[in-house]
Amino acid sequence: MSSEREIQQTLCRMCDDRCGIDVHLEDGRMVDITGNRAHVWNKGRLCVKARAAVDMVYHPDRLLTPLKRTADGWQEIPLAQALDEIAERLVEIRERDGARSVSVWKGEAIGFGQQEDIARRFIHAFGSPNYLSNDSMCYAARYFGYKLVDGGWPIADLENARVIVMWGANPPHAHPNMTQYITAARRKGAKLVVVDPRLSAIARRADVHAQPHPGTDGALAWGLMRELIRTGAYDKEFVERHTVGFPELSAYAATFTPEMVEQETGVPVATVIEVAALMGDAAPRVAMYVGNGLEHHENGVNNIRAVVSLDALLGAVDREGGNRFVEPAPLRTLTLYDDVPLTHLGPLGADRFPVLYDLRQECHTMTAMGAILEGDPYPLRAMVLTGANPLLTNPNTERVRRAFEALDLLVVRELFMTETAALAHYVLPAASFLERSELHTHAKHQAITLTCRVCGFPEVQDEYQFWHDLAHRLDMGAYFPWDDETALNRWLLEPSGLTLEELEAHPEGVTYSPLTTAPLERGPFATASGKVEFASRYLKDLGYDELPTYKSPEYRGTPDDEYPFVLVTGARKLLYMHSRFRNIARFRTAEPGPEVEMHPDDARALGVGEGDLVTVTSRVGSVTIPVHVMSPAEIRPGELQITHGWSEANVNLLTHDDRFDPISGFPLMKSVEVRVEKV
Ligand SMILES: Nc1nc2c(c(=O)[nH]1)N[C@H]1C(S)=C(S)[C@@H](COP(=O)(O)OP(=O)(O)OC[C@H]3O[C@@H](n4cnc5c(=O)[nH]c(N)nc54)[C@H](O)[C@@H]3O)O[C@H]1N2
Ligand SMILES: Nc1nc2c(c(=O)[nH]1)N[C@H]1C(S)=C(S)[C@@H](COP(=O)(O)OP(=O)(O)OC[C@H]3O[C@@H](n4cnc5c(=O)[nH]c(N)nc54)[C@H](O)[C@@H]3O)O[C@H]1N2
Ligand code: SF4
Ligand SMILES: [Mo]
Repeated sequence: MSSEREIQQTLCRMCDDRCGIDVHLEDGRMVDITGNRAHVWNKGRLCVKARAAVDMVYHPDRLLTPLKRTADGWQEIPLAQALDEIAERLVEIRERDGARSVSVWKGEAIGFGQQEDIARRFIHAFGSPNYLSNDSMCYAARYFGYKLVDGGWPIADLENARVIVMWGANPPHAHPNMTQYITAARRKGAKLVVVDPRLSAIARRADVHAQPHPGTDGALAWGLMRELIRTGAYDKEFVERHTVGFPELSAYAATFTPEMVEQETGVPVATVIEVAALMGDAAPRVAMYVGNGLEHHENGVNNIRAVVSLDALLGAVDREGGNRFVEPAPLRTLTLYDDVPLTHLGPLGADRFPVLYDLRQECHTMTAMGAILEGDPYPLRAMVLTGANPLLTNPNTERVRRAFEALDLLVVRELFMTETAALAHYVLPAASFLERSELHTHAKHQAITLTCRVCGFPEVQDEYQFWHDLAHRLDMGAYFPWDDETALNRWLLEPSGLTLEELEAHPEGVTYSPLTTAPLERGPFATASGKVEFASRYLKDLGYDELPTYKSPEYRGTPDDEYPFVLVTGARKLLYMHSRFRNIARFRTAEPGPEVEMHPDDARALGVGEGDLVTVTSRVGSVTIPVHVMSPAEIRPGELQITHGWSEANVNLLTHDDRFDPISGFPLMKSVEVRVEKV
């Protein structure tokens, strides 16, 4: 008998790049995944993770039944019973400790569009402001850097640039298909500058690799601004017409001489001058992309603001080949911030990090740990968590563990029994991205794609169905009136004038508004003054410096002999997404385990070679981990790197949950003082 073969077109979400894929099915079962050549973003190309989605979905360890913790261990229970019991517990906790003692937490695996907003909607309808997510340490600090300076969240127009600057980002591992756009520009003669303390995969291909010490990028950006101003190579017309604070900026920049920059960052004087000249010549076609590498520092937002100010000096704001503003997709919003304001209930972290709540309505996960353990600023008792594994991804794991163990109710929606799920009272099996249908926007192309359900399992709910069913048990059904995700998708899409059927017919993405580059004709910038703000009144009123002033990271400003190394964490590796995919057998063959990247001189001084075990200790904790001896150009002496997400050697046992960037509240995860001892 011949088998039934078919192809369904949807998006890969093994990472957030969401490449178009063709899913090959045989008798309804996925057998392969190939690239959708027509998709606006990836044009057919995929990275190795896409095909592993088949292994993930049918993995023998996949959770397919709801589990309840009992004195005798896990007990399988029917879904309806699990939801009834969870709803009952939530009501009890709300009656006893108030609605704000309940929280939700959405993780990176859920994504950022409607799935995030459904969780926000749920907790607000419940009466609590406490929406937590991975955004306490992911991209919000970059968003603030842009929002506070140019009012936008622009896209680097890589393919039309004459100079590309990758600033603390490593696309070959983190955004594989972004490299297509960089390659296209280089074919047309564009120069590539990479700013990274390590010789990363993208730095290997660079025309210029500037190698600053971790957390010192602000000094480099200021030094470049000084050079551009000194040589008159900045865009005077842009500065005059569209910015505020130039005199203050200019005066402050003057102190960042190339010699001072070399001293602070380790980037040679000649490189500072060379990069400034490259930028000045190419302006405004200079496309800078800021990555996660700049965020996890005590001075993250101001370092990013300095980079964005550099953009503005080059006149590269909303320009072809520079940074382009994009139109947001014309979709309905699911959040209830305007309808149900809950600010008076004290969203966790909003007092310490007002910008985080004001500009993103995010609560602060590290503050939440204090609320659970110490009742500070008030007790947090319950959490419904989906698509995250904070036991491996949040700083100071030991404290995260104690906090999660202390909750009265922890519900985890998962595909697998993770370190975090193991602490839950209820573990609910969750639908993977191939078992859901949702709308995705691709900002760069101003396009929307609808994903489709390729497969499914009986007791495994999609995100919407879960929040819907729980809401209806809590008398909040009015906020979740759509019967299923298709009805929800239809409602969300209405203002766009597009229909679900049109999107279904175009899995390559449908443009919602044509790309325009009408520089500076879009009216005022979306800042308080309507101009690009080198100096921010908004921040000043909140008690911060008006300018993105530079502060030396503590490990440089006040070195501590007990912890002579500085540790960068979390440099992405192509095969693994944070704590995910360690259970994909062939990935383990290619990249078997954690390691600490080290300069050969340091290895020699410690008397260790490749694969030898060392103990790395910070003021927070320690891990034992094999050494990977790098070649001398790959990493500087005295600097180390460990990628997160490994339970075998969890680097977040070392990271601080009490030292933050003062504006974003991001933890410092990429400049941790440590010592190393041979085991
Ligand atoms: N395969 C894979 N892809 C991913 C992810 C994953 O886990 N795995 N995670 C996704 C997520 S959520 C995110 S946020 C992105 C992040 O992706 P990117 O923004 O590209 O960030 P990283 O790869 O973390 O780090 C980029 C580089 O920053 C460097 N760096 C560290 N400290 C500094 C510093 O102080 N200054 C400078 N200039 N550079 C520094 C590191 O050496 C590293 O090479 O990746 C996404 N893509
Ligand atoms: N030291 C250090 N720590 C870091 C970073 C760093 O650079 N250094 N980077 C930080 C950053 S930028 C981020 S974004 C965070 C990410 O941290 P998290 O949000 O915790 O992300 P993951 O570790 O990928 O965990 C996702 C979990 O969701 C599950 N899952 C997969 N698909 C689905 C699904 O469809 N539905 C549901 N419900 N669950 C699913 C997976 O099995 C996995 O256990 O990590 C942060 N942690
Ligand atoms: S880059 Fe790889 S994992 Fe990410 S969406 Fe594309 S194919 Fe999937
Ligand atoms: Mo992230």
